[in-house]
Amino acid sequence: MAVTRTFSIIKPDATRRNLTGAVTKKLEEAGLRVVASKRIHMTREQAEGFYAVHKDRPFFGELVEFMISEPVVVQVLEGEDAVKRNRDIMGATNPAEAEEGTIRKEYALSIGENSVHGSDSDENAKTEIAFFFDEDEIVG
Ligand code: DAT
Ligand code: MG
Repeated sequence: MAVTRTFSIIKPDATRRNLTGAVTKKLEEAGLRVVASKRIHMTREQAEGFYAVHKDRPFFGELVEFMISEPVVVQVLEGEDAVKRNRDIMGATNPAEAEEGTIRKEYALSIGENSVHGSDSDENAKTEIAFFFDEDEIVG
């Protein structure tokens, strides 16, 4: 497996409860290195653009409102097979279905307020990283 990058968001339900460090610790313990990180308050335009793939889903409005409700921490993570490694430590979208020890099992409040985002493919990781970071902000 090659060393690759993925994109992560620590979502408003987690930043609000002061869980930025706790979530990052889980990521690091899973073998992922934080090579870029910034705390931002997403604009509506950013949230709608980032989640455009979900624009026809019934939860889209709720998702956008949630993502702009409080600051988030956007991160680039690097490691062996980073996309899968991150998805594994995140756990299932619905915390009720997430495995023991995963971030969502431990911290998520609901299927909507589920503490973290993670890219689902190498291709999407590249697009999502470029959506929030300039290349010179990433220090591997
Ligand atoms: P994931 O974040 O695990 O990749 P996804 O891409 O299917 O999940 O959905 C993106 C986000 O949208 C998800 O993290 C939370 C929200 N969401 C998904 N399904 C939902 C639902 N049935 N009700 C409310 N929010 C939902
Ligand atoms: Mg997704």
